[in-house]
Amino acid sequence: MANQVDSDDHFFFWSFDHGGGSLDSGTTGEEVLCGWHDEINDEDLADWLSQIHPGYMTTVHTQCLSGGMLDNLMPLSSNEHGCAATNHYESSYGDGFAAAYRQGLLNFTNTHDVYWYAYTHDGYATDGQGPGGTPGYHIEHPWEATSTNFRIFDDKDNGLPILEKIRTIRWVWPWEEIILPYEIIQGAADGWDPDGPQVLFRIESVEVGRLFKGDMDVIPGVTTVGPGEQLVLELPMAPSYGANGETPPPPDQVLKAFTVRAYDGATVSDRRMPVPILLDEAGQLPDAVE
Ligand SMILES: [Ca+2]
Ligand SMILES: [Ca+2]
Ligand SMILES: [Ca+2]
Ligand SMILES: [Ca+2]
Repeated sequence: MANQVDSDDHFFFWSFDHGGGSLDSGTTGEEVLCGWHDEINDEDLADWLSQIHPGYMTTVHTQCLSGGMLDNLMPLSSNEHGCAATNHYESSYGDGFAAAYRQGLLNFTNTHDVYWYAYTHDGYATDGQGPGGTPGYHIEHPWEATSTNFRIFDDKDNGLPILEKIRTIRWVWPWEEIILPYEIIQGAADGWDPDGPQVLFRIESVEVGRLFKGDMDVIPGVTTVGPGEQLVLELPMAPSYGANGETPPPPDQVLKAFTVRAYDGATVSDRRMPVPILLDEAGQLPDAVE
């Protein structure tokens, strides 16, 4: 699954009956998720989930001692949300939190909103939120690991942008600093959005040199470039490099210095590809280069 889920995906993990562990509030690390034949312990689950890198991850744990599964996932990043029906030393009752969460999904789209609906509609959550609290019969303490509030599921009304191809862009000497306006990249790319007027590009990785947007270093996975904006690629021979040991790229070769995905303002294309730049030393290479 880690090979299939990537940054334009929303990953939703749901666990339900049963969970096991100790009812002693001082015991930690003993919590398990009970399967048909085997148990999954809290460390293994956290390890497996940490190998998945979606754009957004939501985990919901509704079984007994579920807070003990959630605590291993902390601290969460800003694109992750997790909640549990109980603390790590108490039972969950019936489908109090689980049913309330499902109902919340019918009314809200975002993580904290759905959690809050579930907490306030869980008939057993009468003694405040966790992760602490005093255990009691028919009492549970739901809690969320963060209050971040993003969309749990992708917006099904928004089609993914498409990126089919990026043709080679030619750049003639000097190439210490290669200036790439959005319009040049867009002109070289076969990229479009099925339900929008145009695509932007999000930089996914920088393989050679330094890439700037304005005065700022590009942040892979975050920085986008759109109409009226431009990227500047500084190659290793640029004066600002000093003696950092990087080798200048050879001339008359296609350089794949950075990769992009198409971006529609909400999500990105499944495909990522390099922006190929031909470093044309003499300015005499043939025009038609694919
Ligand atoms: Ca994907
Ligand atoms: Ca425990
Ligand atoms: Ca634990
Ligand atoms: Ca779209």
